[in-house]
Amino acid sequence: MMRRKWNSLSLVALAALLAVADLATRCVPCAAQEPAQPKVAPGPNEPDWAAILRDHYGLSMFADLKNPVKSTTESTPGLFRRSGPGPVVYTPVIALGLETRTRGGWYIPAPSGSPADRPARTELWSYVHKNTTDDLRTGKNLPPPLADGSKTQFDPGDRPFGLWVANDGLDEGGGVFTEPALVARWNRRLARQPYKAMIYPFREKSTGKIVPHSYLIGWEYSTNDDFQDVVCRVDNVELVEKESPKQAAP
Ligand SMILES: [Ca+2]
Repeated sequence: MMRRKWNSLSLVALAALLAVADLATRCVPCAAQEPAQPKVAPGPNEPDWAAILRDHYGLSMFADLKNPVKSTTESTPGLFRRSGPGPVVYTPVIALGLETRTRGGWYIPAPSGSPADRPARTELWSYVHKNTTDDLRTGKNLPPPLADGSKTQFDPGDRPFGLWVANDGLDEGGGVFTEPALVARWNRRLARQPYKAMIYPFREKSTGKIVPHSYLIGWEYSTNDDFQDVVCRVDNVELVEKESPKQAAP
């Protein structure tokens, strides 16, 4: 009888241990998620952002994220600088948002000291397309076909610049920007949660190698925060880290 009791106690302990181990395993990808980081929702009947990152790019949604929200959206980086000679290349690679026209381009941030200024936006490309789960599985219709007149290369000069996307089906006064602070200022619909671009190093899945000066961006232009409405690649750039606030003199 005693032996049977001991055995059942052992089984309970073992089950508890396994449950803890399972939880620990499942929480590995969220280990790097900052408490202030907006939550990412599953795609509605579409591939989830976490699965796209893992299956197509060998990236972890939070551990590889280059622009986590550490404290406030204002202090979250969102500008790039050209890294070498030649143009910057900005290309949509997966389209999972609305079927109305999606547009993308770059912008010069408002001059410092004049937060009311609108950023100077330049449009580069547009498309009317929605990829399916099957497209992602087979590679068909990828990247989405661009409208006539679209281009993917531009010369931003040596100053920092940002990237944007917008969709004609949404009334948003200017779309979403890589800088969350700019979304908060110019997009009333999204001001409550203005972090709309998750930025990663670009990794070639076939080789497992990070491509230098190349980034992958998961865009959210609405409020459901599945962060795969438009997935873009940008080349020949470096992400500009925000300067840390100056320490007060002792
Ligand atoms: Ca969305």
